[in-house]
Amino acid sequence: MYTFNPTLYFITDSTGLSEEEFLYRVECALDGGATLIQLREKDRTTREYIHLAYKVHSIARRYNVPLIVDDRVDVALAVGTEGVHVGQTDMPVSIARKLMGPDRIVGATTKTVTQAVEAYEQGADYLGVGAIYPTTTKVKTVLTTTDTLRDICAAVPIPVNAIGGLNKTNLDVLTGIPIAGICVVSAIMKSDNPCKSAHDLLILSKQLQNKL
Ligand code: TZP
Ligand code: MG
Repeated sequence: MYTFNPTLYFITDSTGLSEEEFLYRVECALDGGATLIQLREKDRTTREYIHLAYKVHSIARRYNVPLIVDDRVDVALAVGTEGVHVGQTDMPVSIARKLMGPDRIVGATTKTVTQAVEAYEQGADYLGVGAIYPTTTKVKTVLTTTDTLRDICAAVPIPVNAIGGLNKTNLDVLTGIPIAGICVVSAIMKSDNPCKSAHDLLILSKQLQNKL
């Protein structure tokens, strides 16, 4: 059994990595203290996505960390992961919830208060909000201000995570905003020492919560 804890939400990107190196980095992130993990693989065939989901799931289970699959309810259900994450152009939250059932985790990306309230009302368990900073991981994304992040936190009673360009050096802008945690891709995935980066980011994310 796992605990849902969005304090340090690690999101994958295997671009340019061998499968071995990718899985090694996933393991390092969990070893360092990532509390939640999302498989987010945009350029994969369905078969590859399922293959990776099985592999990552078996690692995450050893750490009792729930695995969320990005975009693909079918992959989440096929592999039996703990949850799915949908964006504004993916399956609506209400339908993802219906397919996933009441017990699995459904997360959503939202950039406005209206989107956030809608996702909550349709059954989302948590929200990702951003990008807070420019990011090369999701090139088409537009920035979300910290004011909007704060407004979203006030508008919904579910955990809200900040995402986008976040790293060890730039979390100060989040101080005092009642987020539940941070989501990072590059800060761990592209780190020379992913385990240490995850460890440091977990501490920093906890510190943000202590300052609330
Ligand atoms: N959604 C908004 S920004 C982003 C996603 C998936 C990518 C975040 O990646 P990074 O490398 O942590 O900036
Ligand atoms: Mg999506």
